[in-house]
Amino acid sequence: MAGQEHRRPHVAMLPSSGMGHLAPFTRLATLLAKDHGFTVTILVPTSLVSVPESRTLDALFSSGLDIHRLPYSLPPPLSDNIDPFFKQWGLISRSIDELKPILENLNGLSALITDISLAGAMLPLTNQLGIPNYIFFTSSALMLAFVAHFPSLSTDFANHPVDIPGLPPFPPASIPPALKDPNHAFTTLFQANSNALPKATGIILNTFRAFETDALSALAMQAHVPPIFPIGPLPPDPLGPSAPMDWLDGQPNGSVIYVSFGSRTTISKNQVDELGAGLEASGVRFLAVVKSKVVDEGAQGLSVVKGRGIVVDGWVDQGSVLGHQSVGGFVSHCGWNSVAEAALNGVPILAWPQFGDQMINAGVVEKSGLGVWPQGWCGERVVNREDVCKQIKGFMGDVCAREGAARVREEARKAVADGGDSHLGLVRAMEKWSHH
Ligand code: UDP
Ligand code: G50
Repeated sequence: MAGQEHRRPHVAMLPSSGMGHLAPFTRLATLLAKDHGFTVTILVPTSLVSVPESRTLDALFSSGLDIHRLPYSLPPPLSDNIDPFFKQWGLISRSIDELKPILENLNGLSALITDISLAGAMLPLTNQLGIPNYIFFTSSALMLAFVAHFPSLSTDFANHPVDIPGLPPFPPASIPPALKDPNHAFTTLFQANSNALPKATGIILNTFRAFETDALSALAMQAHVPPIFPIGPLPPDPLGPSAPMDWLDGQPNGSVIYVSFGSRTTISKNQVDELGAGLEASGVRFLAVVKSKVVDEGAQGLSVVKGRGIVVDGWVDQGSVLGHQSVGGFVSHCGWNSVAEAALNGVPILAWPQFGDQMINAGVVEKSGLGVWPQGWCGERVVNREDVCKQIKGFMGDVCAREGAARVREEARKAVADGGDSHLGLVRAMEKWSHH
């Protein structure tokens, strides 16, 4: 219209704590601002839990893109002795009085994008303010099917397989263990988030249709589930080179197994010993990240060379590691971002889920052909060195796993390419976010 200035569409984002919850937001923000002309405002609490979170945000806000930090303060903590990331979820959830005027004053806002861990607190507020609120569900579509079904489960759900229409039953061993304790801090939040989900304007997923066909179809059959937008796998933000890259450069193509349990999981001393002994006995070159602290306090881990491998305590730039030609396999806890990054790079996964949604995600890895999940590999028991050695040797020579992962990579690339399913999902979402 004559005289009217063309305005960039504006979305706000409310991420949660933990790199597994922050990374998908920063990736989406980059995509929207860099390639699609969006202005993005990110609501960031004045204190963050870990150094990788603050580094990631600092890098994003100094990137020169139209992405802005809007700080808010948190209330004083109530309970101690719980996981610091869960504690932060609770604090952000109790910040709605602080967030309300901030949201009301944002100019020309088309939508808010909220992390799933904050859905129960935020959806009533944004419904009251009339702000469209899209939930970013940072795990698998299969986990979302479980979440969407959760309010209709009976209280003894943990003792029977959970039946969800259109899906194979979920065995009790795959259900997040914390949920079996009704008094667990996570269970209370999880219930509130699951109950609030039907109030969302839409749900964004870092997955793709060819990877999770059945779960996405099952979700589409549930009338109370809001419109779903699979937009993944989102590309990792490029970071600078980190230490083990030089070491990787010196290894033959596809020869290294990368081992990581994500950004917030430490494994027991006993399990570390068995893992180390098994890796060394396998004769396979390895890059193992073994964290000694739940919260990373540095930007980069200290690395030590051990025989044919290298062990890092703390942080590596996983996006670069998985994209490196010398990496041929990934022992993964199956945090969903790790799974999505492995899919994007076609690196086969040897699944070793520890807790939470990871067993459900490991099921997706196995079913899709991206990897294998050895019997008994879970956080509830110690896997001995003989089993570690045997599985790793077998896995690195497993042609089927390699071919499966290569096929998933092709499907992933197709999904995010122009006209692909995830690209169209993003286009559909961006259309909604372009009006206010
Ligand atoms: N990550 C990384 N370096 C590490 C550990 C984790 O870059 O040493 C990144 C990883 O690439 C992923 C995120 O942090 O993007 C972790 O999310 P995920 O869902 O895999 O697991 P979580 O840490 O939430 O258990
Ligand atoms: C930790 C945990 C159990 C668990 C999860 C954990 C997730 C993450 C995704 O992170 O599933 C998620 C977060 C909040 C929510 C639903 C799903 O309400 O111990 O399941």
